[in-house]
Amino acid sequence: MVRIPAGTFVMGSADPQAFTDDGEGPVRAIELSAYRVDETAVTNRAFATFVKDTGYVTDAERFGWSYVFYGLVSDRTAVRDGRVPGAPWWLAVSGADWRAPDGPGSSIGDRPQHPVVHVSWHDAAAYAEWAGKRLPTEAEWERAARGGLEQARYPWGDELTPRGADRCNIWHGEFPRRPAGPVGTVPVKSFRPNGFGLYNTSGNVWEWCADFFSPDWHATDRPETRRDPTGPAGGEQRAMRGGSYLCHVSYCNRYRVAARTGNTPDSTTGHTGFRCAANVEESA
Ligand SMILES: [Cu+2]
Repeated sequence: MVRIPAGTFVMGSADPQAFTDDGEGPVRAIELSAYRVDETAVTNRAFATFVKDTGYVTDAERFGWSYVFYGLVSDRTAVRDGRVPGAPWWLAVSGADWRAPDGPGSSIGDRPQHPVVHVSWHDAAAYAEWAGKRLPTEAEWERAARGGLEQARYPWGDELTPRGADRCNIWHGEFPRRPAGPVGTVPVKSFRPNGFGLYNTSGNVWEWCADFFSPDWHATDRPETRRDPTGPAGGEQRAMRGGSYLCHVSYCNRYRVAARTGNTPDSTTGHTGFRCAANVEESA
């Protein structure tokens, strides 16, 4: 894990590209205690160790299905009825879960270092507890993802592809029908890390955070929203950060470091994973 010292950082964005309705703003100074955060998303290999150790059954396994991007589904007979309004590229696939991320017939055998997917917020929290860790708050996630840069658009700066180089795994080409490259997860240590040594905070998979999602809880300047904020006391959705391999500039450029969204805590998809955080003892 990477240790992030106590300090203040500037959270949120007033970028013209920011989605105001998501609550990316206001731009505000946030004070955080020291903490530690995983340098990568949790891998299939690590999650397998957790499951072997505990016999844990994920939400997607209990429900018997999960959402898979239509371009990745290998066995069309397993597709259930049910589309996501406004996002018809998601197929509800019977038998899709963390072990079979593209549905029946697929496996993680050749993807040990890819991020685990089809994990719900509950699954992520259970893993974190087993590992002696916890999920990061959104503020912790964003400070870590910014890598020490102030108000940059991405974890590495303001340009999406500096000198033409890809710095994250997002969609290339026309979404959702014409990818101009491979589609799906890549190993968690792909691309260069940010200034704190964290990999793939942008793109690859969305990452669950501890907080309940709210577009406006943090809008007012109060001690609890500015100092070690943990989000609202309740809500229907949990916050997610970082965007995924399906994000594209034309419809969802949420691989920007201030971008955010939420989902219900039992939701699972093939582009959502997580990384863990942990406290640092004050005397250390
Ligand atoms: Cu997106």
